[in-house]
Amino acid sequence: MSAALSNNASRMLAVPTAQDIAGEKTMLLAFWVTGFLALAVGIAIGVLQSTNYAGIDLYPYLYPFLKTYYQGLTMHGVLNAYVFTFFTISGWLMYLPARELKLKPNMGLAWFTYALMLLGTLMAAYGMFDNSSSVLYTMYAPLKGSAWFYLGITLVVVASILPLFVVLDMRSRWKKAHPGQLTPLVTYMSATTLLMWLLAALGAGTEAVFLLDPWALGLTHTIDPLLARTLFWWTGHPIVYFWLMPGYVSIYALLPRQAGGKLISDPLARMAFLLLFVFSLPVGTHHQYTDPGISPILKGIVTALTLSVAVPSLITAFTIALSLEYGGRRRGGKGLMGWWTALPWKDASVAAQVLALVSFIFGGAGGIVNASWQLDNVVHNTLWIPAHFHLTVGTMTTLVFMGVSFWLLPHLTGRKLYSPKLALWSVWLWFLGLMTWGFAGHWAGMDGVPRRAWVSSLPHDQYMQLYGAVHPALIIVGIGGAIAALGAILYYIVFFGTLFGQKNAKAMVEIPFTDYITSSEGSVLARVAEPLGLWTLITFVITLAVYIPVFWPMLTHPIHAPGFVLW
Ligand code: HAS
Ligand code: CU
Repeated sequence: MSAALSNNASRMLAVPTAQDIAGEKTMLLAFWVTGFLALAVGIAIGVLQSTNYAGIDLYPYLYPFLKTYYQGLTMHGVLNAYVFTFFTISGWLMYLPARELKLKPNMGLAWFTYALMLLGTLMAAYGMFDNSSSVLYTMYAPLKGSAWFYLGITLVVVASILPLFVVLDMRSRWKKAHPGQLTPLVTYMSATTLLMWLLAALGAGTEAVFLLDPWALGLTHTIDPLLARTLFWWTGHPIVYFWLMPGYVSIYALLPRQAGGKLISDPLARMAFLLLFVFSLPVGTHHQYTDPGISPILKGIVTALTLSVAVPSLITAFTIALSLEYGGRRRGGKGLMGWWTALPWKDASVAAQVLALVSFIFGGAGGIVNASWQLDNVVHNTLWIPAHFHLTVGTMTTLVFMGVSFWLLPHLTGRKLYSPKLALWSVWLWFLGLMTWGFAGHWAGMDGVPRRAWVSSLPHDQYMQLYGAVHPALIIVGIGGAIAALGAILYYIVFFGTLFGQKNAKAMVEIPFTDYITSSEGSVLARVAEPLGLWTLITFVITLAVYIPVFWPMLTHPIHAPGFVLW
């Protein structure tokens, strides 16, 4: 009995050996390299998307590799928004808590996650490359893709849930060994993000398993487009926080130290994560303000709820600005804005993350416009929306991860960062390129240029007749895309240069976990935020309260539409 107990205790507290840590690093490296390879392909196709708007049709040059703009658009969206993010985030959220808690993660499950995600990605990639599934990254039925595509995406989504169990297992082992203590911050943030994603994935998971997969396999012959869309957006809104929150982990828990300071408040960081968890789930129908079949009263309620989801990001803006100011002043910054110039701008990792935050001021402001039902009617389905998400997921999420990679790759491989100067150039070009794109895309969108339109395939006079008035904005969209692509080329030189560069004992930098000015010791807020099981239940109940009235009319008046293949 006592032998069993002590065995159990030693498993709970097993401090990982150097060999264990090396194994964890290999695992994270596999996730990140795969994710960034997908991003490279996605970015290359992105150039074709932005030149399309400038009126230059490059697609014919890529025939038969890429047959249409819509095939390119599907691949661009899936590779960047799902494959890149899911791989990098899954590895990141398992590795950081393991190192913070100094516990061994369940490596079998971690590698299984990787294998399943890779299998799903390859299946979906096959469905996209053979041009059977140009259904756009939102998978809008009744556009009909192949079973390879839908089953592949299903596996990717299932795999993305598994890291939650790796993290919860470590958290419960740690809590058993430290009774009464609060979960350390990074683990708290990781667990909240993954619990949020568990509830979020229920929508797309249900859509895939019960609607899309049987339909694509020929087991059912029609589909309900409204039900499918609504299930998609159940997931499709909170997924944006699944992209944002892992970036916030770095912004809150690592960046303040990298910038020479400390995080202002640990309890406030927990509260921001908890609010993101609770508020992001019930608001998916704000992507459906223009859809029929959803009651206007519910659209009004969702508008109010969506505006509240901006609150945790506003808390973040002030908390992080103050933390950065503290860092800048410690580095000698004086006067009103001297702290800003005193930040370590030459450090590409810091520059990337601070620039990402700057871009997010504009991305977030655009989101608040979208959130309002009335204003969304002006911008919905125009180029404004891609402009919004290139400043959020395209800049905030991606640029933070690029910045993280500048210390993470040396940390994982023991190799020096290849050309810190080039890294800094890549960051600035990515930022300037996408800010330019974002500015011009918002402008063109307000003038009514539609999103997802192969405008460059029109004869030139027809293109000019339709879009001539906004041609300057559309040319700037093309230029912004080209600048960002140049940044990406430099980024990948640094990325591969580091992966295949010199080994150097000093390169193995430690994870820059930050200190806090106000810790969570004795904080009522932190105690209230701690019971994550209870908060998951509360969030689920609120989500159902909003969604049951949304689904009820759809379930009682189903639509049966045949599938279409329009390309
Ligand atoms: Fe969004 C559409 C509403 C945030 C991504 N969004 C999209 C789509 C994507 C996306 C991909 O309500 C398109 C989907 C499609 O294909 O159809 N979004 C919001 C709101 C927020 C928001 C209210 N979105 C995001 C984030 C994304 C993302 C984050 C990805 C990561 N979005 C919408 C709506 C639609 C939509 C509607 C549907 C529109 C339609 O018609 O289809 C909020 O979360 C935003 C809150 C953010 C802030 C900014 C805080 C600022 C910070 C930086 C501080 C700077 C510092 C630096 C500290 C309030 C944290 C110091 C600097 C100094 C100068 C001192
Ligand atoms: Cu949304």
